[in-house]
Amino acid sequence: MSTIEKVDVFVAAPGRNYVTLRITTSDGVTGLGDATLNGRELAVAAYLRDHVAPLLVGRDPARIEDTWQYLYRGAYWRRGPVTMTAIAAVDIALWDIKGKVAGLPVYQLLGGRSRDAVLVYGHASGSDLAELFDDIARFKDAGYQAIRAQTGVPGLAGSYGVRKGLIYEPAATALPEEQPWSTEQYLNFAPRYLREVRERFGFDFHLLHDVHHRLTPIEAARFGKEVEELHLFWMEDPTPAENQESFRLIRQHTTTPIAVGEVLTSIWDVQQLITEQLIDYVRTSVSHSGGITHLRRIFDLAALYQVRSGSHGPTDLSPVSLAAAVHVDTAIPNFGIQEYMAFAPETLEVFRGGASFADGMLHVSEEPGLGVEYDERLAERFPYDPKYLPVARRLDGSVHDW
Ligand code: EZ4
Ligand code: CO
Repeated sequence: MSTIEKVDVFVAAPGRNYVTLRITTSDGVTGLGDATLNGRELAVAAYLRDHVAPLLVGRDPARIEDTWQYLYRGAYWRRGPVTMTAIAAVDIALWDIKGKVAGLPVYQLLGGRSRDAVLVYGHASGSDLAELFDDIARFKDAGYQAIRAQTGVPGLAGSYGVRKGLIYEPAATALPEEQPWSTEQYLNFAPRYLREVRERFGFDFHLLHDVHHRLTPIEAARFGKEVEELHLFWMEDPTPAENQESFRLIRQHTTTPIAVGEVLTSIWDVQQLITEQLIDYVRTSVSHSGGITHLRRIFDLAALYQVRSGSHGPTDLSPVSLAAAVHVDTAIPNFGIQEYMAFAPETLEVFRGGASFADGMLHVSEEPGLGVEYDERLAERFPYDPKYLPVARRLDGSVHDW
């Protein structure tokens, strides 16, 4: 029997910080997992090195479900982003190994193709409307069929979601940057600019918007109602989702579709949202919610309630995560959309292969396993570079959800 022989954890910053897990079997087969948790990278790296690697060595790499249950139940302590990201990395790496051993791409092991390619949305942004319009035009020219639009609120420095260079990077400072927030100003401005986007570019593409947890349920209801006739593909994270029940109030007021889940880590965090049909898209990610095994379980539950997938896919998830997500997206019946941002050139030199972009769609790799290779030597040239996400403060100085 082949066994797990070696478990390596790499922390490097090719373009940005990534934590990468590599499992090697006694037959010399390797599998990759993404263990990146933006702004908390070293916690997951230590969890894997100190508490998971010793448990993996000697195990049968083919027993993916059993290893998942062993790491989840065996920890005794439940859920949480650090644990679930660590379990996810192991799970993704074991699927990669299973695919390589079988000589099949992972999507074939998940039941084969449900679709030819995976619809993605890109992130258009600008510090003002003119810049946002230019950016949307650029995304349309590049073939995107779905575009998320974010712009700065006039008078508020440093709004969520506005790209500075070509690559979007919210974790940009050695200590958390503090950004001002005004719900009143946002609520007065955002529906107006989204309307201008539709007036300028029409309705022949999917328009998305990320509220990024900033509103209360009744404020989110107002927002959803005001943008209803703009036919957004979704409004994302309209209110923080720890209280799943609170989405019922938003639902009662608006038909604007709702997407939630990028900061949530397990099926239990989205159970009520799904089973009570309080959302339309579930955005849990393959690397923060327990890997391919657990994400598939979430999406299967969602399918029973006509909730579709909308996997989180920012650049703070590595190309290993994106590849794994696209294998899942290709296989499941209830796929909705995949978030996609361009990686930095250095990232793509260190992580080679994976999903490829053409005409607004991602195409799954046909290589055995996930189809991604990690260049350990090259990665050493990009040492870890501590960075934090920003913190939001209301105009009275109190902390708000960023
Ligand atoms: O702010 O991944 O929809 N995408 C997002 C992301 C998150 C970052 C945080 O690390 O909301 O841009
Ligand atoms: Co988001």
